[in-house]
Amino acid sequence: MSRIKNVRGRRIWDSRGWPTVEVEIRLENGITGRGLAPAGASCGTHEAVELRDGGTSLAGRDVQKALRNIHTLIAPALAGIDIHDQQQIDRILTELDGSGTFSRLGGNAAVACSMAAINTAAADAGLPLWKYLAGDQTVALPLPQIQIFGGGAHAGRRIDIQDLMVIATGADSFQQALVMTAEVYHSAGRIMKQRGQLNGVADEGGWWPAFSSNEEALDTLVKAIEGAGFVPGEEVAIALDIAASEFGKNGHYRLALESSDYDSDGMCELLLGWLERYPIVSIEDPLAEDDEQGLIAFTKAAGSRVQIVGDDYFVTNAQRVITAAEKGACNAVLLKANQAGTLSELRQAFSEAKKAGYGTIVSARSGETEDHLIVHLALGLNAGQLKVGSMARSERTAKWNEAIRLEDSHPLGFFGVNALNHQ
Ligand code: 2PG
Ligand code: MG
Repeated sequence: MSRIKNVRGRRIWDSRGWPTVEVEIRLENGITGRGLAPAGASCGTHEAVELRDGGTSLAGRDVQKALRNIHTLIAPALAGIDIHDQQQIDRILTELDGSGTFSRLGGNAAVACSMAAINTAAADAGLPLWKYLAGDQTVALPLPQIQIFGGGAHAGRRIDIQDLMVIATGADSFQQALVMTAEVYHSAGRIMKQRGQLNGVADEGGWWPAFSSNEEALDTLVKAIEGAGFVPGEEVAIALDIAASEFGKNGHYRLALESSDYDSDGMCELLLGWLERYPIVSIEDPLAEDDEQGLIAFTKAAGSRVQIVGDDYFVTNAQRVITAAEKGACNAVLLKANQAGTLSELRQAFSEAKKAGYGTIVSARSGETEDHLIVHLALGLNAGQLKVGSMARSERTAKWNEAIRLEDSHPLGFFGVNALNHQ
């Protein structure tokens, strides 16, 4: 048994320049491991609650309270626990918090501890994290969804759609998927430059969305795929994150860019029209988190043709996945550790998604760090898909490059487009 000796938190900085929590666990045998909390911008209402200090310094976003909780509450409770009993570690975090939402300890404190624990356990076992997680199970590299244009809350709401991404459906390997996507990314950049619309990048590295309508963004993405020499829908397809909870509530949706209003049916119709006109294979949060009837109706209308991903709607919660599967809402689940608060909860949501025959996509947040744990998580769980943001900004490439290293140094297969065959 390898016991925890010490748990230490520190303030580090995320990719948006805000403070976040890093935790380092040290075992009695001297082995250490770290966990780095990411942070969302378009967050689901039911996510684990981040603890921020409030006040005026750093816009109230400092994490001293979360760090204090780590040192005064979490460290004593975890001292002496076996690092290989992740479920017990996560149970202790959950019970110590007691709120059901991590509002007391802080979801940022909890997830950093949970991530540090799994990294420390893998280090203690002398294994890369993916292998520690996979055990004897055969696993394959995930199919990536990669952002070309960033919008919504990640680009000052310049356009309403949040993530305009591509999936290299024609790729036979992870490396090839990255090459194909890079061609599309740079093709998109050239188009924006020619039009005088090149204005840098959004929070996840996708080009800044200087468009006059949401459909202009979609048209430009198709042009970028063609400009890169690919057949849209055959070699490279579109994946969207509408992030509809950001502009929809109580069955009312407002696309600010076009000053147009929709009810739930109208929003469904608009999106179904896009599915007809554009080579879209995956669509995330098409309706708002509180519009379950809309999600059910949309899944009924389009779920046999495209992947319909729930993010804000599921918030990586096993019970919410079970309920949705009974009702027929969505057919794929986005998995983010900090939505759940612990990796054990993420794994429960993952296994309920699998039981329901839902697709699974491990995802980064819009506020990230150089950490590449999610790549190992996607591979080790054999999740099939990975969403990290774009091809630019080092917090994104840290993850893509880690996947390339893993593909290069181990005889691993690649899910490819099969990951989308979720039904
Ligand atoms: C999402 C993520 C990543 P955020 O909505 O899927 O794009 O964004 O981390 O801001 O929730
Ligand atoms: Mg999302």
